[in-house]
Amino acid sequence: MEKSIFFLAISLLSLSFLREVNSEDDEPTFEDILKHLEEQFASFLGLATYQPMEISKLKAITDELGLTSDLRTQIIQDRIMCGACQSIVRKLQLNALTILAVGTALCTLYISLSTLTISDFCLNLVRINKPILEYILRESRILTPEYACSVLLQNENCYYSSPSLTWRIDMPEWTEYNVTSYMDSFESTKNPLKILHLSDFHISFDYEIGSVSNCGYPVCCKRNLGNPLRSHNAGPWGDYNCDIPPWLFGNTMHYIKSTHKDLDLIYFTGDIIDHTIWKSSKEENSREIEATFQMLFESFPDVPLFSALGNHEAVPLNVFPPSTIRNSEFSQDWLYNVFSKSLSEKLPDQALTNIQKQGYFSILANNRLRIVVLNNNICYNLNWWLLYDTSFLKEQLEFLKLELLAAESQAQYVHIVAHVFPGNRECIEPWEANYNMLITRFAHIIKGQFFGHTHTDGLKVFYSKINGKPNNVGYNGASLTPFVKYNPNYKILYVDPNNFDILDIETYYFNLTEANKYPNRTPRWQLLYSMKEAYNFDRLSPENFDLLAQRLTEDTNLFNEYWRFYVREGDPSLQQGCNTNCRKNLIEEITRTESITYT
Ligand SMILES: *[C@@H]1O[C@H](CO)[C@@H](O)[C@H](O)[C@H]1NC(C)=O
Ligand SMILES: CC(=O)N[C@H]1CO[C@H](CO)[C@@H](O)[C@@H]1O
Repeated sequence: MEKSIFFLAISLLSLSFLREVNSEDDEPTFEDILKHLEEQFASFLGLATYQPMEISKLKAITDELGLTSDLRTQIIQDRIMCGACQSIVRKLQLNALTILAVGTALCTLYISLSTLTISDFCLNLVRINKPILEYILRESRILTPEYACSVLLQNENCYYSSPSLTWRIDMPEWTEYNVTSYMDSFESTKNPLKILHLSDFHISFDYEIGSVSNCGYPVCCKRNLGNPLRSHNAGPWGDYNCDIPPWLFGNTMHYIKSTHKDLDLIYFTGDIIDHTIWKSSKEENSREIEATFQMLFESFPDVPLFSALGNHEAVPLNVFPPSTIRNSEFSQDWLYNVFSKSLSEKLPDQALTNIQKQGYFSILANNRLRIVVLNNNICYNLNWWLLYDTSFLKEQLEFLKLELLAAESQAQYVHIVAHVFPGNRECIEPWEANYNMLITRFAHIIKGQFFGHTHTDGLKVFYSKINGKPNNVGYNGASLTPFVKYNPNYKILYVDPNNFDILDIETYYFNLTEANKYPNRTPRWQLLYSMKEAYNFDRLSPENFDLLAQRLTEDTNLFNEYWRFYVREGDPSLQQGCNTNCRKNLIEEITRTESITYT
């Protein structure tokens, strides 16, 4: 009861606020407002090109959600999506709307804009997530419309400060002593270490050659999925609109094993499970995760493998609860168990114990290199539990801090391996802000950060929170899946064996169009580029990557190279191209490691 009075008060306040700004000139028409909502929703969904809806259909959806009158007062164009989001959350809290009604309306909007033809998968996703969302709506003590939309939209125009977003962990003292005493005393050897970086497999275990590849679902190429009368068919080695056939995974492992015979380590930055997220199950994900690790270990029996969990491993997708949620229906303990079981013969007990807590661990690759593997999927803004609590993110950040302190005190260097790429408007503020502070404090010992998740060959330059100077670099492993419009790839990192600096990174790929044209040949894997050569670097230093971001804004040819690598020459991506806006976003992405710049 108290809650609803509180929210009533907030709604009245925001209405009076809107009435005030309403007196400005140049009022947009209601049609303009609806079109802005449509545009902002499409951009939120990452639909670069979308099919606009008829105004009457759009209005029918906002009527159904009872939003129409709220939207009529919403005239700040940048904030229309924000206003709609807040109204919806407010109505949910006042029981004026149900999760099912909201989900259904959002599905209708999504299906229409995206030109998909089948909608049952979306409603299935709503059904799967409904119990969790209802629980959070009922039980959360931090949920307000302003807070919820700050988290869900990750947009400056909808950001409200709140204690759940602004907490910071204590940073260990930073003194000159710690840095200057950290002199490299290791013996020099000539040969760089070779580390294989794999990311985002998304194996479609029921891939079927010749099945429909533009099937009306978000992802295709499976038996009995979509209308068989369509003309596009799934190729023998994959499809730009699908996840990979298991035999491509086998081919890739075989190729890597026979080409790079002297691998020292393997980093895998997560996502084994495919994109049919509307029908994943704990049983099936468990089987697929175990089978994949088994194939990896069989391919590389003698090479240590350090592997992070991806958001696709969870059931439902993305949803990682705090450990205080003991409700077995919501728990991801089954996943932590499967993960630790899969790695049980390869990792020490301490690491396995940590995995069972929250899917993270740390390990000494040798007495000088400490590898910290995080499960940063918990910070992903679509992890609904962030609407219930954010303090549970502290546990893992504190763990990272202790590992970094231990490394520093033992004169070790650190590589960080995790799935979600920071700064891409996905990972929420308290994680990113604290993570960036830790990078600043320990930049002198962190020699590389490796991520995945975006399927693109992106970069991140970190800047000191003290003096603003570039101080660290994050590398994205891109993906083995071509989903969507990319060519499959893996990377080889060349690493200084003494101070674990990244000396160079080679990206290997094959042309999927060509591979499918010659079904009886295996894919023609080849080197796409060496980072050091392509960008003409003397070394892969944070300063050089910072300069690269500047050079990309000035030099169109260089940007075109960057773009070609970013999509690994995927034919459909190259055809689509990267317009001015895309170019601006891609360059900004490099220097942004905190999604929201809050002023
Ligand atoms: C990939 O291969 C196809 C078929 O051989 C070819 O037409 C296309 O130009 C190739 N793509 C690139 C980027 O070279
Ligand atoms: C982690 C670590 O070694 N910290 C040290 C940094 O330097 C100060 C002295 O200036 C020590 O007190 C800390 O223990």
